[in-house]
Amino acid sequence: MDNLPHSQSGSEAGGGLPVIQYWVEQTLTPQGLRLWQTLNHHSACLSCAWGTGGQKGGFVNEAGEYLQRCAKSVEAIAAELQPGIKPGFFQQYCLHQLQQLTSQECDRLGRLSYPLILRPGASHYEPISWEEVFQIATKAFSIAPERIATYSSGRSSNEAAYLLQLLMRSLGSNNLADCSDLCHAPSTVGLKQVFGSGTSMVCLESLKHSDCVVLIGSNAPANHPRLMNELIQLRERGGKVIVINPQIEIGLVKFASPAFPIKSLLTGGSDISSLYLQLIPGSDVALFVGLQKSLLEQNLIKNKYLSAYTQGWEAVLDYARHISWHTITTTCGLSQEEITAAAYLIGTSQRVVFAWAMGITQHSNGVDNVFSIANTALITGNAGKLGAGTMPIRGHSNVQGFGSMGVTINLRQEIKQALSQLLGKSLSETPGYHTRDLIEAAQQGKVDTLFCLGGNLYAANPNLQQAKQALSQIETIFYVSTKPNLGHFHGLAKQQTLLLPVFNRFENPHKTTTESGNNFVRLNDEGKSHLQPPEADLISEVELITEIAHCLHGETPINWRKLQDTTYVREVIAKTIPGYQQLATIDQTKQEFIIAGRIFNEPKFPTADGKAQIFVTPIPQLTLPHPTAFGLAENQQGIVVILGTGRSYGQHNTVVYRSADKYRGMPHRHCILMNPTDIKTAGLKPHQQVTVRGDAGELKNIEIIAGAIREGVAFMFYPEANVLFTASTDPKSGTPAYKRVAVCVFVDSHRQGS
Ligand SMILES: Nc1nc2c(c(=O)[nH]1)N[C@H]1C(S)=C(S)[C@@H](COP(=O)(O)OP(=O)(O)OC[C@H]3O[C@@H](n4cnc5c(=O)[nH]c(N)nc54)[C@H](O)[C@@H]3O)O[C@H]1N2
Ligand SMILES: Nc1nc2c(c(=O)[nH]1)N[C@H]1C(S)=C(S)[C@@H](COP(=O)(O)OP(=O)(O)OC[C@H]3O[C@@H](n4cnc5c(=O)[nH]c(N)nc54)[C@H](O)[C@@H]3O)O[C@H]1N2
Ligand code: SF4
Ligand SMILES: [Mo]
Repeated sequence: MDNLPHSQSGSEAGGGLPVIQYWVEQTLTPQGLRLWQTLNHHSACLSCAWGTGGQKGGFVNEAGEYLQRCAKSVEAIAAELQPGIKPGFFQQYCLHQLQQLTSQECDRLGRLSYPLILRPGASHYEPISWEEVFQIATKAFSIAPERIATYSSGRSSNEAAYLLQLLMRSLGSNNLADCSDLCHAPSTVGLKQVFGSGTSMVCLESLKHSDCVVLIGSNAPANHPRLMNELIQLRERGGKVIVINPQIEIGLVKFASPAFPIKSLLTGGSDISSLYLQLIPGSDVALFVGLQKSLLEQNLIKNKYLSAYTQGWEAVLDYARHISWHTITTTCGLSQEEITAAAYLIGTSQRVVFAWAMGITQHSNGVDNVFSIANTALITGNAGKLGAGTMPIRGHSNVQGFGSMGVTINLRQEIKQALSQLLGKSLSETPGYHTRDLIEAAQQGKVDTLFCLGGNLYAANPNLQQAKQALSQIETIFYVSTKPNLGHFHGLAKQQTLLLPVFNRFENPHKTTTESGNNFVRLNDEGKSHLQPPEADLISEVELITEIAHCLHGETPINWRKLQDTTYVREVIAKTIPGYQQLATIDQTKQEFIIAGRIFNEPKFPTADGKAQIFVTPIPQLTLPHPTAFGLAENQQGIVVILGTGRSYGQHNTVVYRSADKYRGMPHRHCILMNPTDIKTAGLKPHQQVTVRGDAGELKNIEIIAGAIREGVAFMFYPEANVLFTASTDPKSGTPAYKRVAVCVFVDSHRQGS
């Protein structure tokens, strides 16, 4: 891949020295020893859903391979090991002052270690007793069920997730919004329709048998670093990696993995991509239809497989046959030759895994994107055999577990039945709010109580002004959290906002479990917090939720206090959640396991007729507005670009740990990465300060960074960029199109000449 443009001022490879430097720095801090102890604690990594750790020890993956822990997990632990926020801190600083803090500054305040409340009209958060918290909660939850909602983020345990939805279902509310609504919902919705199962059909072991991985809209070197070890090994055994991404992520070209230190040292890293397709954002359906067309033309379709195991394939092949190459290539911006080369690699490989992340899901046609990938997998017979299949790469470490536990507005029929049996009543049929609907409902004054189990509902949403205004219509908000974040100071309720401090995964006084994106269930041992009473007054999430339920329901229809024993919760989960039977005995056996019914090594799928269902995916018509649509004068110079927002290695979602992105050469958070030709044609210069304006707001003094991104496309960091745009949503999943937003970049005339 010698012809690839490197980022102008970024790194020559992903991973590598910056990662090792970070490990050394952290080890030498005063908390270094505790950090290593925690890394060795038997619990799953807090950070991403690739999954590392658990009963085999902190550094081991489910295949028993060592050195599988990346610097991100160190970062996450280091943040949790910070001292508690001093008593008196919140008396000293008023809200107005707290609202000036950046994301990074919020996180660095330290651990939340005692419950807090912002009372009606108050200017300061103040300490509150747990007793009063439960009194307030009892009142707040004793209202019409449709006016209660929860939001959750995927760091809490399966047990806490299960209890959260059980509490809500017992009240008669289905308003279980979750961060997955902003993330992989299109994968879950799409895969369920095609295969009858919404998660990856490829486990780690299966991935190791693949000879081709198509990696679509994923920046795995930064966001799932240990996945890179699999790609390195695949290339070493002669396999191919096809990358589909509008931006050249340097770690997808070359990656230096600490798991292979000698090779990294000698060669500067391993080659990753065999073919890099830099398409127009939002055009993946066009590319995949193009791949299908080319597979037809090259006679690489598995017709027998299609007629035996799939349903609806004729229409899809017809669509591909009849659509013109012109439409395909102009929509996705790739040449017929590039598409043909990719189709040839896919069609001639034996076992192809199609893996994707946010570049696929965060679009107004996210579900269609997923369909078009699944169709391509099926047309080439790459679903339902070892080493092949569809693999959404999940985000938060237990986000998939939340879905399995029933924290979703699309509850599976089997779970619905099991829960109504458990609760002794039928569940409410009123559809629940997903995250975007929750914001809209709140804005319309339809929500009075909001309980947030982790996350940062405010900063994770597009249009922060709207999110703030919507949250301010809610009477009472409970933020259950380990550390302060932007949402705690900006996403305030109308009457009262409570900040409730909880133990994290390695501190809980009981065992918990989590589920990785590869469908592997890990057991987390109990632990101890470095925060000690009397200064610290934390609660476990399980205790908090069950205690609220106990205040509301006593012992009906189940003994909620008995559910404070997580062994018992696991028994209940094993009885009510499909594929989780083994959870009933995990305390004794310590046997971590792959969830039954998820991995398909045979082309038989849990759909009504046992066949995969294939849906036609229309090619999107992509347009861009003129600068005047952003209020620029006819003669004013400005360039409209397609902005994609995402994350750097040194942040975890809305929480920023380090401001620079060394890999992309972005020195701080207030940058926009642009293509050098665009910079030139717009009469701008690298490092110039510009204004970036979207349909919801603007950011001034943004520095232009020239980078290896497709012409017409730009990249900025979230959550900062969430002030800029409203974002359309995918009607099939509710997920916002964070990856394709029109913005105008220009020099503010007020600043010209200054
Ligand atoms: N270090 C770190 N790790 C994380 C997180 C974090 O914040 N920091 N967050 C976790 C979470 S919750 C998640 S969901 C994952 C996210 O992991 P990823 O999905 O890998 O992360 P993103 O930065 O959102 O963007 C992914 C890639 O999509 C590309 N892209 C943009 N638009 C398009 C398009 O239209 N088509 C295609 N094919 N590609 C496109 C971008 O260039 C980018 O490389 O990471 C998890 N891990
Ligand atoms: N513009 C733009 N916006 C996006 C995205 C994008 O790519 N672009 N990505 C979207 C995606 S993929 C996601 S997943 C969402 C993320 O949205 P969220 O999941 O809502 O946000 P996070 O920043 O991950 O939440 C972090 C907070 O969780 C709390 N926390 C950490 N550990 C624990 C714990 O063990 N228990 C509890 N109770 N709390 C804990 C901490 O207080 C921390 O501040 O953002 C979405 N927003
Ligand atoms: S790849 Fe993900 S799960 Fe594995 S150590 Fe890194 S952050 Fe943790
Ligand atoms: Mo995510």
